[in-house]
Amino acid sequence: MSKNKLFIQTLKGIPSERVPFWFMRQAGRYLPEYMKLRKEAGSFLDLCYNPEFATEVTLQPLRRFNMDAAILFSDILVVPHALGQDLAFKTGEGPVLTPVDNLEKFKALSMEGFHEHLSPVYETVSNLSKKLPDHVALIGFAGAPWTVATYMVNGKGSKDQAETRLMAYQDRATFEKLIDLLVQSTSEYLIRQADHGAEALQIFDSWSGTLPADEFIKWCIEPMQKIVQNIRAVHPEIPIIGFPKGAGAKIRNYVNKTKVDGVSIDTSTSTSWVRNVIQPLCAVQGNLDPLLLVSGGAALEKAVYHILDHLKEGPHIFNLGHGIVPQTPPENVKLVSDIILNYRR
Ligand code: 1CP
Repeated sequence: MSKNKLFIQTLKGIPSERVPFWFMRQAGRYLPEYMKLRKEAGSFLDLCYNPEFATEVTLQPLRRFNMDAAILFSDILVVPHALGQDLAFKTGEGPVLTPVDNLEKFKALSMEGFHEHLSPVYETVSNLSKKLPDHVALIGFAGAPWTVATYMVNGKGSKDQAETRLMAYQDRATFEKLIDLLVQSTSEYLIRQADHGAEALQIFDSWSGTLPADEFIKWCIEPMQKIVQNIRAVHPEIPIIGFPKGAGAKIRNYVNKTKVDGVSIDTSTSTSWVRNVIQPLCAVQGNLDPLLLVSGGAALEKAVYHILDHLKEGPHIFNLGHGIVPQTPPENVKLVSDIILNYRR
């Protein structure tokens, strides 16, 4: 069944007349129906761990916009939570964790009970695989080890990941152990999502852009290589998308070494470069500026056509360069969806 879905075909490099699309963070705070369920659930984590609510929230954007894919509703930080790290989401503050910044704290983490903790997520994946419309593909996801580690080490989001970059220089042995644990746990987590019905997997390396080139190879490319190999050993056919945000020209080496089926392209990367250098290697996804979805108008339409026209010769999934922001008017999302649905290559 998966085989016939436009989104999956594109990731396999099969050309189509219409361009498939979905939007990162397509479920979330810009939708009033999300806000309503979010309030009912209590906390954000209660929403993530409630299969009935998480299923419903995943389906909400599809009822409005007819995307080609739905992404499991969860968060990248459920992995450290399942490894035993404290986690809370504070309103207006984002995630708060007890930092794991030395060997002793690292040793308190464990895979014991990991899958049991995540069983509500697996149940959500199973629910969704039964409920999605026939043409819609189900994307499972996780954070990449480096990006997840930046939250684990610092205990919250940060502007330039300075604390984590420092730990990687100052206590390299412990940091390497942390990355290895994340490779292992993330691989198993994604394999279970595939077991439960995920048809494609996306791995978010949102903060890969602040690493020097050698560190990017060590902490982003090498862990991703291992994760892809681990998944393919069990699920050889499932398409895998990487998102090395901010990696710029390093995307080429990332794709060549990790052997991903698709790569998500951030807003700062030029579509001409992507067409010439990346599209011959794999499918590309992206890369509208999420702020154009806020501003709307002629600038938005022009940018959408620019991306469609520039990437029409190779495999392309239309998406944003990063997630939808809360102040986005849903009617602008509708406008972009309609343009893409009517566009023919
Ligand atoms: O208040 C709320 O309702 C919480 C807002 C929210 C939502 C809707 C958070 C908190 N996470 C999510 C869902 C989510 N997160 C999804 C599934 C929904 C979808 O895409 O439709 C996904 C794929 C993520 C992934 C995620 N979480 C990433 C990687 C992608 C990216 O945006 O770069 C990251 C870095 C996080 C961490 C996170 N989760 C939430 C916050 C506020 C943060 C911190 C972000 C930061 O440090 O800037």
